[in-house]
Amino acid sequence: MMRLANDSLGRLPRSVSRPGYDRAAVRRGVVHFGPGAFHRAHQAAAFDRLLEHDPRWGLTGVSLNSRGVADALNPQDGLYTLALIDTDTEYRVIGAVGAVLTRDEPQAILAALVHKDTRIVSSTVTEKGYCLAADGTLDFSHPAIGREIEAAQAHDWVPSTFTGWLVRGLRARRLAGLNGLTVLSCDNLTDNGRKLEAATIALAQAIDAETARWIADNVAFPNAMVDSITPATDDALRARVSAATGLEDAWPIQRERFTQWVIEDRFAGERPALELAGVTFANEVRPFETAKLRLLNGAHSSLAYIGLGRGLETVADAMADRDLAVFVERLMREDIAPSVAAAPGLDQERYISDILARFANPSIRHLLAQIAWDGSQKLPYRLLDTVRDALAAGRPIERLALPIAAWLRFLTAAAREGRAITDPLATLLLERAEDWRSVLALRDVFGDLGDDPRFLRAVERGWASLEAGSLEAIGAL
Ligand code: CS2
Repeated sequence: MMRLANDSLGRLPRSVSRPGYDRAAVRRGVVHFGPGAFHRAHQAAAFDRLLEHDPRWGLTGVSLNSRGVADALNPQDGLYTLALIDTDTEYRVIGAVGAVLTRDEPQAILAALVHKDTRIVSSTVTEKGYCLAADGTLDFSHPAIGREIEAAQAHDWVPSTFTGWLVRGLRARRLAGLNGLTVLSCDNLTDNGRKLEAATIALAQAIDAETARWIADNVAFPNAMVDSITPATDDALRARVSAATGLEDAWPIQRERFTQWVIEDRFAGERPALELAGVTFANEVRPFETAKLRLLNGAHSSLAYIGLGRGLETVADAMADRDLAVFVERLMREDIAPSVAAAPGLDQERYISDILARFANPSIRHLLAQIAWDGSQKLPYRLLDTVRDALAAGRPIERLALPIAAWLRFLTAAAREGRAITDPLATLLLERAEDWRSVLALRDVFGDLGDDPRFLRAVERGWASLEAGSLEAIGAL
């Protein structure tokens, strides 16, 4: 079977859409760090639609942690298939990614960052890629940041972190007399742009104060909210894509049809007309971010840890478990929603109903185990901030504490069974898991909540309820 590539695009059946623009005329205005599945399902698909109107917004991917995406896409001229899944499946071949660079090509990464066509550096490096402390600022005690500052003293500094590459590239632009640019975070954390701005400037300040000042004056870091459920690629998808396209695609991507991207209209220089691709520009993104992170992602993590504890495999399975579905709806409507300020034009009741319907979509095989990754990085934004708001407002937190108890049980089960977990704090968490109450003392995760008796009591009750296999004990149903 022929490989998907520029030369084989003409072989695609008419049922499969393909780039409607001349790929040879595309200029790469965007350097994206972390071209994983979510980026290729969401942002790259939006830029692909924009390229039909404006050839300046092609993408260069940069993978710092692995070669997998580069090895899969570069032999395909950056092309890949996106499967949009609902009751039926639509296949689109996406051409927005020109090439993927890896950490083995530092000069090529630097050249991309200082190229005259480059206007945006974007990221999906996940929460852990920012090396932030519990208060959202750059964690100077993080080993990677210490190594970065030390390495930066060398004239041939090759960064190893995303923020390190931002400082390296922006310093090179400053020294070359180039314009600033826009750094667009597409990661799931509140105030993602402002936090990335503060972290980048703090790191720059520790390396080269003049560059820190230049960044503050010449680089924009808009906030953004991103949303589309993107299950990991599996062999079943590869087989479906080959059958539909007649071509071999080493790394196709799948996502639900629903997608949303809200970007703060705060750019250094001209911004891409992404509204032509269905993207929303807003003066204030925070209400959309908070609604999505706390309602969707908070519910997602709750379903993941409680569902795994009930032996369930996918989000749809968890929603088919009546007690769990009732619990998560009450959690969203009664415990999370009060902490979410109204977002312009967003009907919160309808938003929650739509999220629950998206979760229940039987066509989407979204593994709870995938959502369970990186709990120490996700739970602070997804649930613990909501707990703090509820405590401050005198609202009950029993249901909110249940997924935290479920995460602790997830950790103790992994430790007891000798299973690895995906989390930057995995070693520390598994060491403490046997005495799970000691996990609550981790200030990098729980901050001040670890000292709050109301929270500790609620987690204890949650643990006992899950131990008894009942969600009713805490009034969850
Ligand atoms: C999920 C998110 O894996 C996870 O943690 O909760 O990737 C979720 O699917 C997206 O944020 C949906 O927009």
